[in-house]
Order: sequence, then C-alpha cells, then structure tokens
Amino acid sequence: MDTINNLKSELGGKIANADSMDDLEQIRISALGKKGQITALMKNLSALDPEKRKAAGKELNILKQVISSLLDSKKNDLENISLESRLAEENIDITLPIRPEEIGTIHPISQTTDELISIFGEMGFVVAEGPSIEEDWYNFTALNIPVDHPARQEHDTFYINAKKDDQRMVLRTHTSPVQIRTMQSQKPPIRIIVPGRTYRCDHDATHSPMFHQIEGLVIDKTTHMGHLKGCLIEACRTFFGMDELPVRFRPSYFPFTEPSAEVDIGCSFKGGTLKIGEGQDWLEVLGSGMVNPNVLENCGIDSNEYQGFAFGMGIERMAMLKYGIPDLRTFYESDLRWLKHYGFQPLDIPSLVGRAGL
Ligand code: 2U9
Repeated sequence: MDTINNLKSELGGKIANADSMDDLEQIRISALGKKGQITALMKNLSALDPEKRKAAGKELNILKQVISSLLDSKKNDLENISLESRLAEENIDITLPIRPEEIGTIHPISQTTDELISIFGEMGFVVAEGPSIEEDWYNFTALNIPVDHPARQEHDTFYINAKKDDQRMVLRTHTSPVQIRTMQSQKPPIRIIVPGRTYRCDHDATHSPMFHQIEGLVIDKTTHMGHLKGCLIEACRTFFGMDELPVRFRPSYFPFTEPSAEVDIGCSFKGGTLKIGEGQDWLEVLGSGMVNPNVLENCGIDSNEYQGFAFGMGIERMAMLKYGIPDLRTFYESDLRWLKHYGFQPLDIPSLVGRAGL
C-alpha cells in the first residue's frame, strides 16, 4: 500500500511540474508504458496470494485511473497555455487589402450574341433553342431544300451514323430547324431569335467546321417585306452604333425564302483598311427573305392566312467586323492573352448601357 501511495505522490508531483508536452509524454511512458512503474506492479500481482492480490489489484486500478486523469488534465492545461501564447504573439492586420483575383472576360462570341439578342429583344423577339443533332427532315426537307441540293452532299454536311424514324441524323448546318420546330409547336404570331452552334464540312482560314449563327423569324397575318427591311436596317444601325449607317438590300436566292435578299452595309476598303459606315463600298453582313410558302405549309401553317420574314447571320463574322478581329481561327484557340485583349467585362452590352442605371 505504501508503495502505491509513494508512487502516486511521486508521479503526481512530476505531472504537476511538467512544463512541456514532451516532458508529460516521458512521464506517461515511465508510469503506464510497457516497462512503466504501474505496469510493472500490475505484472507482479500474480505473485501475491489471492486475498492480497484482490486488494492490491483494486488499488492499482484506482492509481492507474488517477494518473491517467492527471495526465489528461495537465495535457489540456499545456495546450491552453500554448494557445494563449500564440494568440498573444500573432496578430492579423484586417486592414490589409485582399490579394488580387484573376478575373476572366466574356468571350467575343458570347458578347456579340448577347448584344444581338438584346437588340432583337427590344423589338419583341424571344430566344428559341434546339438540338445540335437534327433529323434530315428538320435540317433540309422542311426548309424546301431539294434532295439534290449541294448543301446535302456528304462533303458539305456532317452526317451521324444514326437514324430516328428512318431519318438520317445530321449536325445542323444552320439554326433554321429550331424555327421549324417552333412553327410546329406554336401558333402564330411568332417572333423568335435563334442563336446557336452550327456545323459544316469546311475548314480553312475563313471557315470553321463549327461556327455560330443567329437567325430570326417573324410570322403573322400581315407581315411584309417593309417589316423585314425596317427591322434589319434598325438592327444593323444599332449593332454598329451608327444612326446613319447605309444599309442596302440586294436580290438573292435561298430555297427557304422567296423573295430573298442579302443585306450589305456601307463601308470603305481604301488603303487596305476596312472602315464601316463611310465610303462607297458595300459589305455583306446577313441574308434574309420572306418565308417560302412551301416552308409554312410543311410546318402546318396556312400560307393563305400567314406570311413572314426570316434572316440569318454568322456571329463570328459580326464580331470580327465590329471589334476588328482579323483571324477567325483565334476565336477557338482559348489563348488567354487574346481573351484578355478582345474579351469583355460582364454587363458591358452597349444597347443596355444607359438603361436601367447601367
Ligand atoms: C425558316 C425559314 C427561313 C433563314 C435565313 C439566311 C437567309 C442566310 C446565312 C448568313 C450567313 C447563313 O451564317 S451564314 O452562312 N443565312 O443568308 N438565313 S434567310 O431563313 C429561314 C430560316 C428558317 C423556317
């Protein structure tokens, strides 16, 4: 019993005087480790006679618990002391400015798309979207594109090795299938703008196999060529930010519109540099026309009751002209220096600036 009491006061004193975690660990090992003093006494129990063994065993277990809890509480104290001293030493200057963050930019294709959506949105157009992989019927047949039209040839269009309802599938060559789907599912009046990716087997300095288009469609009972002209003149002038921009309609041909017209804007190519809005030259920016009655009938719309106009333009081309981007291929290279140079800040949409406090 004396041995146990002596050990208790010896270990208690050492624990109380320990001034580091290392010290405390050494004390724990010397008492409770494999070769520790308490462990040794435990091992000796078997040499005692049963009566004494029981009493000594009980006392040793109590000693073990007391020492363990003294060790725990000392450990807690030492941790608190260390935290207190760290808190006293360390200080954070909350007035320091935050580290600068890398801020991305809006890609010119997204910017140009948003600008065009905003311009047509002001005129009452709503955005419509559809799938990139289309049935042959939606991409060609419904649009009055004849079976022998060059656009349908294997080397102009990406065909997919799959069929739906016996129709071969294609990567849409224009966003026009979305207009077909809209006419099938909605009753006129219709006034939609359709931005999206389009695909053609074309790859050189001025063509990419994937590019972006924005097309528009208006269908109503009395929609006529005057509406087409007014709408597109206004859109071109707003997009290029020139109230007096000359706009010219030149007769053309598309299977899905009749009559059809290409739209040119006034410019000058003098000295090898393009200047929009001045000079005697013309630059083609979009295609347009009155929707061919065959297309309306293909979509279940009575062409004796309804008529409308449609138009289409390449977004990359519009962005290149407006922002002076010389090379089409740079749009898809994800070069951060290019994106920093040609990219935009969020909400920097010219037709919105000055409205709603922007
Ligand atoms: C429906 C009916 C008519 C959309 C039109 C054009 C003229 C056109 C080109 C411009 C440059 C495509 O990106 S580009 O190569 N587009 O010239 N697109 S009319 O006419 C439609 C569309 C859908 C139902």
